[in-house]
Amino acid sequence: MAIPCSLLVRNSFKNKGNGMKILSMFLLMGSMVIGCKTEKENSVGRPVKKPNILFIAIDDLRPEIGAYGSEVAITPYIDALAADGLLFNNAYCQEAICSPSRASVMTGARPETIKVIENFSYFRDLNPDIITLPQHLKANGYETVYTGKIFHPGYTDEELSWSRKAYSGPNVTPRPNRVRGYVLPENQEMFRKNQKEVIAKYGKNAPRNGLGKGPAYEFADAPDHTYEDGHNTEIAIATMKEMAKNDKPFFLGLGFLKPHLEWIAPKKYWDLYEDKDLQMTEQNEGPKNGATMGLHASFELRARADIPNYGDIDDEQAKNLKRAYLATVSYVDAQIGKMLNALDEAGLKENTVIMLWSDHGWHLGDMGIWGKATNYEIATRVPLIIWTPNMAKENRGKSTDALVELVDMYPTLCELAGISKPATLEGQSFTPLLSNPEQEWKTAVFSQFPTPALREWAANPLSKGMRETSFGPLIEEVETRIKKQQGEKWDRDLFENRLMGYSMRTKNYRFIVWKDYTDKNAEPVFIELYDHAKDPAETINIAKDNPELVKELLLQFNKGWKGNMAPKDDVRL
Ligand SMILES: [Ca+2]
Repeated sequence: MAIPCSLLVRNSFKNKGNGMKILSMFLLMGSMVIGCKTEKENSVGRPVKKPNILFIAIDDLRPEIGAYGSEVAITPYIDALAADGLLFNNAYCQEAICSPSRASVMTGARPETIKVIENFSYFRDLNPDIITLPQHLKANGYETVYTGKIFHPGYTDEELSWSRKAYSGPNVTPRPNRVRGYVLPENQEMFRKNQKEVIAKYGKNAPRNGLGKGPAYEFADAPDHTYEDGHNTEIAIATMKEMAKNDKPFFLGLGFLKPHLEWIAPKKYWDLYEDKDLQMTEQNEGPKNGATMGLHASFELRARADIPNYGDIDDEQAKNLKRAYLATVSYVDAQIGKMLNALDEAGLKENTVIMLWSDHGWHLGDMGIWGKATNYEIATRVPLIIWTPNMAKENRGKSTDALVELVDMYPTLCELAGISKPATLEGQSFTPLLSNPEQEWKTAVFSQFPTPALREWAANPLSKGMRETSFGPLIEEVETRIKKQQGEKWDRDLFENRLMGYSMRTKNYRFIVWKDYTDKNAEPVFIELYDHAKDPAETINIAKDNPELVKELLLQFNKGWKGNMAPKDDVRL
């Protein structure tokens, strides 16, 4: 079990006060930094070195951040970055799960183009010649390096994408003893016990299929570097300092593992929050008339040792989970502060582009489920912030409502680095938005996800025997609902293995088309339509009552991403 709540709340008020103090101090520092910008140095006509790129990836972070309007999340450093950069209000991932989202970001191509729609296919095996973002930068004179999670673990493209390894010398606190992230012996033991049990019960592949985890959260009274994100930040800073000594521009990927489960961070971040401040969702049900296959049974969370396999997550537990999620967000935020301060202190900020993003959102009980892996707003919308040294002063701190996609980051960074764009890119550079955040932009953006209800939580089809595991009753329950809704259209092979939900977001609508992805001419088996002007939480599918609008949106959908790009002209390209 994680630390009892009674022990954790003791110092929360005091620490929250400290959090606010940190925020004020940082904002003061931030304004000092803004005051001494060196933009004029870059405009006097002398040759400007290609910009460094600090690429900050945050795993599973929904836009519940101060900069995005949260009154609860304590994220002073991300907020300060947004206050001096450009924030994207409507940024979307291409698929709301780690590997497909990241493979798409890093190759600049969409999940189906690179054939990565679940967590078990390695993009490089399937696309031997595709050029990743760091690989392209490397070929154009950049030093490229990462620490933490940039690509999905195990699919890190070491040979082709990276020009060097991260720092490994004595200037970093030694890695403490962790077992699957946990440092508390009782949690390490719970993980070992749970894993042993599922292997005995379901065979050696059970852990690979998502079973047998430790507890959902841990907050030990320990310094930041005890856990992986703090440790990796130290490595990133040391790596940056090494690279500052040579002439090459660098691409430094700093990938945070939190707030991905398990929610593990030092206790002081848990203490920043008080239960009474937490805002829990009031949307405890899936959308009325929504796709029964569109919501899963929270498989990812339920695999944790301290979460019930079946049945409701009670209110107290739900609150603890939300608090744990937010605590890890604040932990990540504090590490980002360290990285940005170090960048500034090294004198590199004036020639560094900073891109901060998350690979997808997360349902914290929203629509009655916990986890990512859906086609809805809550899982597909992501935080995205860009800061460049040369941004127009009047646009600093602005946000844009333009629809953008994570796949757009690759071409954007090519433009900012002044290098060519590989022909395989399927995104569009959003650099024009840096000079005019209000301009007309894409008419739609696209995400996709194969049947969330009847896949494992890594999005691969159900493994043999999965129905006999503790997930069995959950699978049975969602399947019953699908059969009831779909009637004669029910076909186990289609729904388990070949059905894709293609989600299109326009300014006013979310439109989801469920169809067989192996057959380009397949008719949709189900359509969802949500009116964001009236129903931003996507509570009612209005497709059935609006046949004309569905027809119109289907035409727009069929034009695909190519037919919904921002207006092009010579200046923009
Ligand atoms: Ca993720």
